[in-house]
Amino acid sequence: MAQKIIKSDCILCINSCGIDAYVKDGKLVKVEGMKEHPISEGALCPRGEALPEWVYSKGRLQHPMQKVDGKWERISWDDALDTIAEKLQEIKDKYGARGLAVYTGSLGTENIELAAYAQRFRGVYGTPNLLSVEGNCFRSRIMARQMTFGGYPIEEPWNSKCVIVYGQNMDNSRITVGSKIYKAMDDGTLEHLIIIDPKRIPMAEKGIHLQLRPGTDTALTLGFLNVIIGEDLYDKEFVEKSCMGFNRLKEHVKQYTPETIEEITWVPADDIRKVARLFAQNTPASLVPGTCSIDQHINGFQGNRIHAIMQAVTGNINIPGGWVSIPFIRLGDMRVTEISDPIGTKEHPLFRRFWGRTSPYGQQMLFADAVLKEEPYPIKGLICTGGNPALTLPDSERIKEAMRALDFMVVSELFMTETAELADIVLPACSFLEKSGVGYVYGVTNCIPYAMLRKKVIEPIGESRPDWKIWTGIANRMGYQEHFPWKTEEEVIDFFLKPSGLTREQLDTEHPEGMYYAEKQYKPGKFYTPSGKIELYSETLAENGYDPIPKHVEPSKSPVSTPELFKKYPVILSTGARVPEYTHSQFRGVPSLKKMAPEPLAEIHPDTAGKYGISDGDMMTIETTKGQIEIKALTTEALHPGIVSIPHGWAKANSNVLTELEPRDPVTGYTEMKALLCRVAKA
Ligand SMILES: Nc1nc2c(c(=O)[nH]1)N[C@H]1C(S)=C(S)[C@@H](COP(=O)(O)OP(=O)(O)OC[C@H]3O[C@@H](n4cnc5c(=O)[nH]c(N)nc54)[C@H](O)[C@@H]3O)O[C@H]1N2
Ligand SMILES: Nc1nc2c(c(=O)[nH]1)N[C@H]1C(S)=C(S)[C@@H](COP(=O)(O)OP(=O)(O)OC[C@H]3O[C@@H](n4cnc5c(=O)[nH]c(N)nc54)[C@H](O)[C@@H]3O)O[C@H]1N2
Ligand code: SF4
Ligand SMILES: [Mo]
Repeated sequence: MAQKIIKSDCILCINSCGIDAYVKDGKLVKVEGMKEHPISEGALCPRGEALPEWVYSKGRLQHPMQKVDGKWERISWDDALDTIAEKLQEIKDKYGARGLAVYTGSLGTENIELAAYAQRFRGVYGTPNLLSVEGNCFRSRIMARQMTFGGYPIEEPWNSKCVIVYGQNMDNSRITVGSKIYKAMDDGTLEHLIIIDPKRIPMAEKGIHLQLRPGTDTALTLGFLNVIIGEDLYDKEFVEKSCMGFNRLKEHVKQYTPETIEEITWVPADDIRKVARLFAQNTPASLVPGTCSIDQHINGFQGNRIHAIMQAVTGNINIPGGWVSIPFIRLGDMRVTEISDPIGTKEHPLFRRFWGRTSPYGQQMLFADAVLKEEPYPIKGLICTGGNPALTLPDSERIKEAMRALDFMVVSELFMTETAELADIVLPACSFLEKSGVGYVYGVTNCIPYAMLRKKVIEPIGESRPDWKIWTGIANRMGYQEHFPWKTEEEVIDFFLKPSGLTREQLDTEHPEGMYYAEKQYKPGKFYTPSGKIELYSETLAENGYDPIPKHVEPSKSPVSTPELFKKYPVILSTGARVPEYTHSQFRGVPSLKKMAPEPLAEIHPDTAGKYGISDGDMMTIETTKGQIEIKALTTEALHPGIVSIPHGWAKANSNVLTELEPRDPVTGYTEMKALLCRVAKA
């Protein structure tokens, strides 16, 4: 049979690259980057290239399994779904619907359908407790921008003259935007690039590098604003017309002189002045914050907010190369009813709702307490889909303890992950290559209003099923057919596409490469905040007891906030810097990737390593107040001395043995994963 090329998109990280999938005799033989795709423009990372290896991995789950006396036994789909329906009903009868939690991992963010089915199921079942990676990633930025602008404008740095990147190593984590930045520098559009990162990442070679102390980004930006406002470099006309609270901001930032900020951040005062002036004097300009490296701090929400404020006072809103509000695609709505408030609402009310806008999620950091301490009430069941929280949530040991204590746990997965191992029933899900769906996340993460049909490339492996079918199977057995009426994949896609104005036929045959669903417009626009203006000062935050204008807050453990502890744990620890070979805990079983990156490596400056008798390639221990791991040292002069940086997602040398579950950011409840304290030694 001849070879076919099927156009689709990869959802194994937020980049959502377009792919050309080569299929021969029903088998995926090769994947290439799709040149006509406006997001990735033909780029593909090593994981994308390894998709054929990944999809046919030896470890793929082939059929449903049930744990009997601690051992896995193969069961039929009917038996699995019957048992699940029965157990879920038992939980509901005994503890009420809220006794069940539904968790969607990163695949639920990248793959809208997956989170959408989970949302519908929880609605019909009646539990408020939908939990997601958004409890520690990305929603902080959405909230901060919404609270400032009343909407969610997004950066498009490839059209900017000046760009400041905060804590994002795009060569590893965001190739789609990274390659556009390099191109804009080459063609002269982008004249000034500033990288703010404790590590001299490759992109820093192209511009100015500010090597700050982890956890002090908000202070640094307050320092920029001190200069921009103090030297009258802000956009007066824009501020007057569109912003409220400027005078209070002006007073507030006076205290953050470059000299004060140098002491907090390690960044020289003259560099702070220089970068502030460059940003204000080179319009259009854009701040580009890291995806989670800014969020996962005690002050993460305020860090996201101060970026919005700096973007606004320099007038870089809704102009090409600034932050731009784009129309989001409207897709079929999976909500079914108003649902009561999930765990975490009392502690972090704005994370759940403000101005009548409600987020679907509870705060996952409180899940273990609900299970183990029955606070605020018992959670006894868990459905986990598209994530591996036993490894990726902070304080893995406590998360696993909570999972073991559940009455019943189901995991839908491609592989027997650390999380799946703890389940009572594991359901084999098929990968995105084995089912069709709607590719759409480009707008939200890439500022490009584009959509395509994510086409089925091969038949499902073994007995694996697409997620929609798995949810429908459980729902139908519980009497929820009315809300899960779909019989085929086509019906599901039609449901999603209906409000969008696009049709399946259009995306399938006319535009298999995808199409723009709307035009990007650079209009001054309306700001849907209570004041109708951009809120530099937020009454909403003030009313809820938070800082209406961001201030510098030290990490909960740091040389400054806990000097005594710092004597015992004298090295700053950052976790989770991305590597090109892996997404979170995935792909560890793919031979070609394993060959490229066989083991986790702790990056550390040679002087810092030397101080503790550690040489490059030595096994070393890293210990926090929470736990200890052993990991191989990779010495590098690129990282600022006094810091150690480790990856996440590894079962051996699991970084989440070292992290804490305590919600730290008062607004969002996010925990700290980037600026911790540890001690290191030769193992
Ligand atoms: N210490 C530390 N921990 C971190 C971070 C950090 O920086 N430091 N980062 C955090 C962040 S930002 C995030 S987003 C989380 C991510 O955490 P997770 O979402 O738990 O990460 P993954 O390992 O990507 O898990 C996705 C799982 O979905 C499965 N899967 C793939 N495709 C499908 C499908 O189509 N259907 C189903 N049902 N399953 C599928 C994969 O096999 C995989 O096991 O990790 C967080 N954890
Ligand atoms: N290859 C790959 N790509 C991914 C993922 C993946 O797992 N693998 N995951 C996706 C997901 S869900 C997410 S959330 C994103 C994460 O993406 P980002 O949060 O943008 O993280 P990275 O690009 O890894 O960049 C982290 C950088 O931040 C620096 N850093 C550490 N602490 C601080 C700090 O306090 N301040 C500043 N300014 N810098 C700091 C580190 O030195 C490192 O260079 O990546 C996405 N893309
Ligand atoms: S960067 Fe790699 S894993 Fe992420 S979407 Fe693109 S090809 Fe897939
Ligand atoms: Mo993330």
